[in-house]
Amino acid sequence: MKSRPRLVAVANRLPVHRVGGIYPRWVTSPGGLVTALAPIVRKTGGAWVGWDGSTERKASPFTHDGIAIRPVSITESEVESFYNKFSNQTLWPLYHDAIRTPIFDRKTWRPYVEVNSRFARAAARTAQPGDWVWVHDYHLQLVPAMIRQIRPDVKIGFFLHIPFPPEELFAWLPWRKQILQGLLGADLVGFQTYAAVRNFSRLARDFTTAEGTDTALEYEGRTVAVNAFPISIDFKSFEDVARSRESSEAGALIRQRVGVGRKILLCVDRLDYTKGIDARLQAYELLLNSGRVSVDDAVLVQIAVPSRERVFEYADLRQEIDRMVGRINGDHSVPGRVAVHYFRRNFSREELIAYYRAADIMVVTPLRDGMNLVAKEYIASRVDSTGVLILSEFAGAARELRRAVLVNPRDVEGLAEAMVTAIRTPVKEARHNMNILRMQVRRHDVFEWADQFLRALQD
Ligand code: ADQ
Repeated sequence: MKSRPRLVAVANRLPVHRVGGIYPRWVTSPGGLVTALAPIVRKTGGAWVGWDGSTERKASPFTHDGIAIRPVSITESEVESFYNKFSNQTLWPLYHDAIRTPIFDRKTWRPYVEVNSRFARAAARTAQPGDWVWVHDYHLQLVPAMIRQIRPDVKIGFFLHIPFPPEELFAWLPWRKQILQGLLGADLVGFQTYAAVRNFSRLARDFTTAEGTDTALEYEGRTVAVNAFPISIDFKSFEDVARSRESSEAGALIRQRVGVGRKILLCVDRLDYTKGIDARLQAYELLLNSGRVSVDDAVLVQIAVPSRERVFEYADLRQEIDRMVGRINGDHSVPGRVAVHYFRRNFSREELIAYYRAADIMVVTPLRDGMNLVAKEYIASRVDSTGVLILSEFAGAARELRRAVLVNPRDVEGLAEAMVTAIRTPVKEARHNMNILRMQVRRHDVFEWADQFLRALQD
């Protein structure tokens, strides 16, 4: 790590956000990416290029906690066209199995190119000779090639946090060639899973002049390395909080409040149609309707943080979940015992960990997910090695977390069955599986992820 060149991180969002009214100040934003990258950027004397989330004022470059912050501005109309539309109504659904129909609107492509070019110019200005530039995620897929054009002297890495779809879906995209060429501008393209590596390399060979194997493509006289780097969490920091007396007491209080003796099935998601919240509620409703589980035996706790609320599909989903929870509770709750506890708001990390500690069963059932960090956070928080994880086969995390109860999230009956299996799992068996899961996540934490990526970039 000592000999590493300066690292310039490029991501849609900066690692800091502004708080306070009259005397605003910048504070570090929470989240896995910031936790993993900020120490390396700081240690190498590097910089972070990103948007500060505001369209009102243009922030000037500044230094925060040893990191050179280089804000990129985005206008109100670009938030709509580049972010809400092209990124979140075209790319996001297309890359997630077209769970919602992607919108292909050529008026939003121009702003995507324009904003990508602004990020690339900012990165090129910031990078010094010999620096490494690490670009992140689906909002910025044109940036690698754009940086290369201005600064062929820097090493460029790209990591995609969401799935990369198979040819049958990606080929729908009218701008498929441009996106592939944008990504091929990198020296190393990283994905969450090997399936994504295969999809990308096949598409690159089919739609561009790239040739070669899945992990080494020859393109315009250079070799582009492609590989899987499953992202993870800061295991130790979750474990440390979970081990604290406060967390243990908060967890016990939650258990006491929902009713001692009831099994807690916990779900924590961004309110997003990819997360399978509706199918999961249907499965639980099926169990209650069939009488296999009653409100005396169990309670489902759904914590959902609203996101992308200006996008129609998200407002629609929110209403649908509201209705479903209302129906299930209307049909099944009894005085003092609701069937589903629904929290539609942001929780602090400490609060989340208290819920992870309280939950007998964690239900993570996305229809498609790049990785899913919630599953790993639950495992890290189970410091007493108890608890059962139900995990969708279609989350990237399912490749590693083989000791979870793996389910097809669209199979509502199968999912209901998995909930019963989880509720009835003997403690000894649960503990055995949880120990193996904990070892897996402890070994492969987010610092290892960043290190592996940067080592591969060096080669
Ligand atoms: P996301 O789709 O946002 O990330 P995920 O990996 O599950 O999905 O991360 C969600 C984060 O939000 C977790 O850290 C979780 O603790 C937090 N969170 C969820 N609900 C919350 C609530 N109510 N209050 C507070 N925090 C809450 C994208 C990809 C994923 C990939 C990550 C990282 O879609 O597949 O794992 O990036 O690469």
